This record gives sequence, C-alpha cells and structure tokens, in this order.
Amino acid sequence: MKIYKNTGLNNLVKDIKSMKIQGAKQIALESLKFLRGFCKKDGFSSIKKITKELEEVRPTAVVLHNVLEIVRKEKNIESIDKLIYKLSKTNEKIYFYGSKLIKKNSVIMTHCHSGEALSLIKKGKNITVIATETEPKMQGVITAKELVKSKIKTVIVVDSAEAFFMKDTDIVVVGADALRKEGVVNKIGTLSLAIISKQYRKPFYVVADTLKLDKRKNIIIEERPEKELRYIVKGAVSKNPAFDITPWKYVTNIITEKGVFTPTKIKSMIK
Ligand code: RUB
Repeated sequence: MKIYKNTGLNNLVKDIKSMKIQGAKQIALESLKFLRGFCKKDGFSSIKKITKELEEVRPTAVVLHNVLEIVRKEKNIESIDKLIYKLSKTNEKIYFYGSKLIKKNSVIMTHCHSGEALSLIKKGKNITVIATETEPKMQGVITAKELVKSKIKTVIVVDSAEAFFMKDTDIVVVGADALRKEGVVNKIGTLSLAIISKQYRKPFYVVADTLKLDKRKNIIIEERPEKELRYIVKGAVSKNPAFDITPWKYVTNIITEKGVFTPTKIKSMIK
C-alpha cells in the first residue's frame, strides 16, 4: 500500500479495520467520500487496485461492494456524488415506510449498532429499547449511548440475556450487512436473537436499504482476530466470526427505502 502514502487510504483502512468506522452503510459512505477526493486529484487509473484494497478490509458487507462496482464501471465523480447522495437519503425513506411498525409505548430489542435500524427506532414515541452489548467489540454500547442522547428509555443487557428479556419485548429490529438468498447477514448473534424471537412469537424486522441486496455468488464471513475475545485459553482454539446468516424463515419483514417487503419478495429481488 506504499504507493498510496499520504492519500489518506492507510488511515481509512486502519479505521475500518479497527471498527472506528463501523456499520455497512457508514463504511461505504466513508469509502466513497475518500474515493471522491482521491479520484478528483488523481483520476480513475488506479481505481481497480484501490477499490480491491478497500473491499478486502471487511469483505462480508455487500453495500461497499455494490457501490464500488458502480464506481469501477462509471469512472466519474458525478456517479460517486450520486451514490453519496443516495446513501445519505435512504434513512428518511426507510422511516417513511417503516414508521407504522414502531408502535407508541412499545419495547424494542436490537443488536449491535446499525445506523439504518436506529434511524427508524429513534423516531418511535415513548418507546423503550433493549440493546444487547454485542460481544466482542461491544458495538451495542454505541447504540445505547446514541439512544440515551436521543432521550429514549434504554436498557443495556449482556448478549446471553436476550431470551430472558424476550418476554418483555414487543418487536426485534436489527440492521443488515447483506440480504442474500440464504438469509440476512448481520452481526454475529443475530441468528440466535432471531431464533429466540420466533420461539416467543415476536416479530423480527430487518432494516436495510436495497444496496444491501447481495448477488455475489459466495460470501466470506469475516473472521476477526482472537485478541478481541475476552479470554484466550491456552490449548483451546479461539474463534471469532464477525457475522452470521439468519435464514429467511425467522424474518417477519424487511424495511427498505422502497417499501416494506416480505422475505419472498426480497429473495425475488436478488435473482
Ligand atoms: C455492524 C452490523 C450492522 C450492519 C448494518 O457490524 O452488523 O448491523 O452493518 O449497519 P460491524 P448499517 O460493527 O462489525 O461493522 O445499518 O449502519 O448499515
């Protein structure tokens, strides 16, 4: 990466890798903003190399891949601008379609930190949100802080208390890194939350804009470093996958910027 010294790419990569910049949409937005500056100065001759570099940092989420495919194809600043604009407008549209699902006085459980899920949840009236800590990187803490700042009643719980608190929950709302034929890819632990919701017959909503539709043949589930685990046990193998895939049968509906869709409809959009 030496040739990109002083371009800001190294810092961007570092911040995405360390999760200082996290959440599928934010990663895509920050990457587009970087590319806008870079390509304005240096043109598009190294676009393939530089975007490959960016995609490899966190390979699971598809929105970055989808926007980079467009940038690689169109190779102009206007299309980068259009993508930045599109991504920054989706939350308003998600709210337009999804707001009726967030009932007054309801208790909502969420997992990790999803900008798109939060943009909807935060507009709820007199709601209480149960946020899971989300081990190992505790992005649920970012969620809880954001909710408290917005003066929303917030409860933070350890991940393993999900089932315990499910009886008090009205709906579960999470974000997504990718919407695939097999199901919803999101932060590790989403799958268990979905299974618990189903067991307790609580609606499980996924909030995701349509740039998260994933047509890639295969998906790489990012494996994070073992040092993120709270304990490393000598002699035991440490595993730290960042994401899991929730099969569609656990999902009630998907709230997008184009409307609220059933899993069947979303699957048909992936083909
Ligand atoms: C974040 C995560 C989020 C999705 C959607 O994982 O799984 O739910 O990325 O986020 P990580 P958004 O912290 O590992 O990036 O709605 O902001 O796109």
